[in-house]
Amino acid sequence: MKLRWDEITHVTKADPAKDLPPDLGVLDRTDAVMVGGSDGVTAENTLDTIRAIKRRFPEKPVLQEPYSSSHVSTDTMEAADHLAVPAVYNGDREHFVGKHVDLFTEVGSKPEEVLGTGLPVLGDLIASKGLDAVSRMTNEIVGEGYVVQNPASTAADVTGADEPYTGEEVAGAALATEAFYGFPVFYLEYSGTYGGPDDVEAAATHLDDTVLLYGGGIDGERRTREILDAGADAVVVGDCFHDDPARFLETIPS
Ligand code: 1GP
Repeated sequence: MKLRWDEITHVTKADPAKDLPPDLGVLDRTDAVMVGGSDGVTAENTLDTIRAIKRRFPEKPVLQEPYSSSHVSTDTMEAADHLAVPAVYNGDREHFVGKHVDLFTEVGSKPEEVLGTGLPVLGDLIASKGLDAVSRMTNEIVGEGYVVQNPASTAADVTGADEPYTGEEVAGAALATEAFYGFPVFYLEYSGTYGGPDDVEAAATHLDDTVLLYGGGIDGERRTREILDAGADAVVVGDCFHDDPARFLETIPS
């Protein structure tokens, strides 16, 4: 499934470690779902979440967003449409380079080199499906240039993002995403708190082809509108989806 970012203004972030709302019908008008969290995530609970969403909405794009390759299994790869992989600019080295090289070391290894090495999960995929699996994996990966702007969040804790970027640095990270790293997505992550439009405006100045996602504290139409008007392509809504489904519906642009 090819992602049509030009048709996506609202993304729901479903945390596999949390309960889903009793009625998944609230997802009807969201444009895509990301499945991932920062605490208590496993390949098993990720798979359950992806499958529950796909059962109800087979045509809705679902991206798995892991923070460790241990969350990715042959089954999650089969169930999700894409693998969104964050590269955190203001985090520690593991979350910009280390984990990604580990991931692609697995993806790029020949089956006979992977078998029996104890490398988890992805080796099995390649061993069972051959080198087609490598090209499939690489086609389905969506790299995300990430800035974590709420140092009190679990996301910041996990990724070592202790220092939020200044507006100038946010603009620089956006420019680097588009002009240097070439990730298709730049993600401003305020997880759990509302960051307002300033960083969005700073980032949007430098982005033509790169999709600008904003997540954090979106709890109604006013904030969705403010962030989209500031230049984001889409808002990402997490907490509200799990905590207050009625309010969540109000975050979806009409
Ligand atoms: C978290 O960006 C998302 O990864 C959404 O943030 O949970 O604050 O909505 P909230």
